[in-house]
Order: sequence, then C-alpha cells, then structure tokens
Amino acid sequence: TAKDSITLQHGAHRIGNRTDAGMARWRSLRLGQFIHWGLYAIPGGEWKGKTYNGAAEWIRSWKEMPQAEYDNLYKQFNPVNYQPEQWALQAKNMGAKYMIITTKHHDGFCLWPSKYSRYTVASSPWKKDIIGPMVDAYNKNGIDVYLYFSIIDWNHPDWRASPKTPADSIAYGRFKVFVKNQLQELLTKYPTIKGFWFDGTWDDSWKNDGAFSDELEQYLQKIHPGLIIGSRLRADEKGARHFDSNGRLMGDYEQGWERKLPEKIADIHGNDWEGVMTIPENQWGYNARWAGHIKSANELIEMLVKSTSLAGNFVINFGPKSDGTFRTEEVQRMQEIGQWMKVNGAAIYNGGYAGFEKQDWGYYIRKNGTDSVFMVVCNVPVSGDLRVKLPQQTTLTHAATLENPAQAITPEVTGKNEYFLRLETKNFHTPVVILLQTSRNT
Ligand code: JFZ
Repeated sequence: TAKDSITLQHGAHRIGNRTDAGMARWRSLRLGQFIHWGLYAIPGGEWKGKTYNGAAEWIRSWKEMPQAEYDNLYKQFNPVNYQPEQWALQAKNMGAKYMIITTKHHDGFCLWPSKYSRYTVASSPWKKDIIGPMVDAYNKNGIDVYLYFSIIDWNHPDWRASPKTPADSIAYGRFKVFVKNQLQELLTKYPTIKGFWFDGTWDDSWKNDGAFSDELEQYLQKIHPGLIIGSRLRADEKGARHFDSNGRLMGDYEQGWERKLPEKIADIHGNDWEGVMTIPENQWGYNARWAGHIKSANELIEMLVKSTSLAGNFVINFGPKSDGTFRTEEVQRMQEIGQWMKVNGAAIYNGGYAGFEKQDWGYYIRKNGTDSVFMVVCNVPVSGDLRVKLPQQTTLTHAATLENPAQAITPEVTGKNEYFLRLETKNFHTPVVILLQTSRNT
C-alpha cells in the first residue's frame, strides 16, 4: 500500500473505489451516451463560408469568428424538431444505460432557464427548458442522466482563466459563487440526476484553488447524497489535478480517459474509470463537415468491449444539429450498436475484468461476481481455431455463442486448462460472443 508523503487537506478523501449501491449501479451500466448540444451547433464548424479546423464547439475561440456575433447566436436557437422522447428511445435502442448532456459548455450558454443568468434558452426563440424534458424522457426509458457542466464560461464577465490583479481575484470570487448557485439550482430542478460531469477545470484560476473544488464537491454531495462526480472537478492545494500530490485519485472515478483507452488492467490502478469517445477524430458539437477518420460501429463496439474487459464504462458522443435532429452517420451507428447489443448486451452489462490472460482473438469479460466468462471475438485467426487459455485449476464445462445458445461448441482439449474452440464459419460482420462456463477444481 502506498504511503502518503505529504499531508494534504484537500487531497483524496477515500482510498479505493466507492462501495455504495449508487456506484455499483454506475459500474454495471457500462455503455453511455454523451450529447454535446448548444449554440455551436448553429455554425456547425463554419462561419461566413470558411471552415474551422478545430472542434466545432470551440468555434467561438477562432479568430475568424467575432465573439460578439457568436454571443448573439442565442437569438437563433430554435430547435423546432427537438423530440426528447425520440432521443431517449433511440439511446435506449442503442443499449445506453446512462447519458450525459451539456447543460453549459465553455461558451456559457445555458440549456436550462437559469435564474442566475440571462444567457439561457429562456432568452432564445425556443424559450423553453431543454434539460427538464430530456431528463424526464430518458428516465422514463430507464436511462440515468448526468449533467455536463463547464467551469470555463467565456460569456460571464467575472470568469478568469488566470487572475492577475486583485480586481481579477475579486471577480473570480463572485464567479465561484455563481457556479455554486447554478449547480445547486440544477440539483433542485432535476433531482433525479445521478451526477455531474465537470469540464474546463484546467485553468490556473480553478486548479490553484483546490480548497474550493473540495468544498464544492462536498457541498453537492451533501445536498444530494450519492451524487457521482468524476476526478476532473478536483485539484488539491498544490494544484495537482485528478490525482492528488500523493498519487491518490480524487472524486468517484478516473475521468481522464478522453478519446483514449487503457491498454491493460495495470493502467487503471484499480480505480473505477470511464472513457469518452467521439465518432470522428475530435468533434464533440455538431460539425457539418466531418473530416478524417470516422469510426465505424464495429470499432466503437470493440472499444466498448475493451473498456468493459478493463472494468470501465464507455461513453459515445453525439452532436445533434441545431434543429434537434441527428445526422445520418450518428443514427446509423446507434442502430448498428443497438443490433449488436440486443444479442450480446449480456456480456457488457455488469461485465468486468475476467482475470484471464488476454488472447489474440479479442477480450475476456467476466459477468461480475460469477463464474461466467464471455469471449468477445474481434479477430478470427486464419486457422479458425480460437485458443482458450484458462487459469490453473480451471476447467471449461460449456461453451456456446450468445447468438445461438442452444448449440454447444465442443472444445478440443489441447493441454492443461487449454482448449481450441472452432466456430461454424469464419466470416463475421460483427464481433462474436461466446459464453464460457467454467468450474474451479479445488
Ligand atoms: C473538453 C472540452 O474542451 C471539449 O470541448 C469537450 O467538451 C470534451 C469532452 O472535454 O476537452 C478536453 C478535455 C480533456 C482533455 C482533452 C480535451 N484531456 O484530458 O486530454
């Protein structure tokens, strides 16, 4: 066990993962849907005929985009085709068990009618709350809701990235009160939410006030017991983020896996974690012109499988258009992932690290707390033989695909605790899942 080298007041307050029922539920969900939606969907990565090469939700920071014009886009926010029921059903059909919605991104525009700001949906032609109907629709479909909230707020006069003068510090002090008020407001308006997903916490102003991030986290969890908050909110009093100066994780799970995933179980250090992934390379909000590599449904399924096999959650991002509809590429991926999940979801929900040595054909996933281990086959070898290497004292008693559970696959014994499994055909269009029943000889 690690020994603390520094005494910290605002470091980690817990050793190891949370053990309560709310966190156990989060850990069982595995597949989430992220939605980045806001004013940036209106330009969609283009302004006055020019294409912005960065992430579409960052367009306000582009020199070609006059900030005053961006800050007036709210006068055009009118998503007449926004149908939260249909959004929720679509997410459910994909197999998502939780969702994260941007209540406020770096631009500061609020998708709920906040009484602490005039820069909200209430001032737009749409006028109505976006968040409330979304929370209700998703909850009704059995999907937990988490609220994304950016600490960076380009629209707020008191926000500072790096306070330089006493006046800056006073302004930022007011800003922190504003943040706390907005979060308290969100918890009061949407009491069924399960947690916050914080972002924009890398600036000096935030990371040099670890005490405030600590007090804020404790305040939110006090007024909403069980609230789940990832490591991205926190800094300690020395400015260390995510992990405190003694290397201990702050918050409820590791939130640093952004467009990248761990490779092996040692990479997660035993912590709960979640990876968030874009379908194109780095676009979160709607961008009319996706460029570069666009991930296929199979690539995303493999990432979901890999995340589950390494005991983490996987969240796929979508950026709806400004009218409230989704682009075809996103709809297709949701449908294809959903078709796969309908047959193979049993390997994902409640799945975790199997404790078996990884094999070349893909990933082992254990149904948590059971002797059932799934083989998710992403690469079939040219021989067609899948080598199943089990730990010592473990015997394979049964194998069958989730697609055809009634038809057992007869294993060929090739060694002690080692088998070959041969599939009927070598041609697959999606990963194949084989459920193994094992028994331990004691
Ligand atoms: C942030 C945002 O700036 C971005 O627009 C999007 O909302 C994304 C989910 O979060 O971008 C990040 C945050 C963290 C890292 C990189 C980009 N990181 O930890 O490497």
